[in-house]
Amino acid sequence: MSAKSVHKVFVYGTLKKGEPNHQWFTKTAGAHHKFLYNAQTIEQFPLIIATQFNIPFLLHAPGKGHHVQGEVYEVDNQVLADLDILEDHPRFYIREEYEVLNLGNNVTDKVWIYMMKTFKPELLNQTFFKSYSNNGDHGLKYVERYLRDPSANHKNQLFGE
Ligand code: PCA
Repeated sequence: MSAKSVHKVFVYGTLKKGEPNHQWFTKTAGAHHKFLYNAQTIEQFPLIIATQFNIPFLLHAPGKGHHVQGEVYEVDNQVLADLDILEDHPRFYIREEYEVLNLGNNVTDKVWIYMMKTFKPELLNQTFFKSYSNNGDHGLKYVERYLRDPSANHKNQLFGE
């Protein structure tokens, strides 16, 4: 077999347990996913909540922001492919490998993370969170895709006109 059939993915936003896109892990019947451990990124990155849809984004600006907290899952090829569709990898979020710290045993691990690699510099003026929750004190409730106004272009708030 040429491609690996199990992968580890770190999720920090709407894919976490209890968050609005967690059900994407079970989108395909019979596909495999398993929670492994809570973790934080080894490098600091800005985690923001942006656009009128209150979407969480991890910006590839290492050294800014926090050691962001999230959850690591083991997934098969099918689940990884489903998550790539949600995140629109590689056009929107880019999935790449980064090091995270397993908070259960303090061991470093290399896992997939979805990040924004190109973005408007103004996004770095927003509040940086260490951990995302849709129900956080920030009050910024995630707007699910099916509720979004199709004529509203939120991508120009991220990438420029
Ligand atoms: N979902 C992915 C990336 C951002 C988001 O909302 C995640 O939870 O990791």
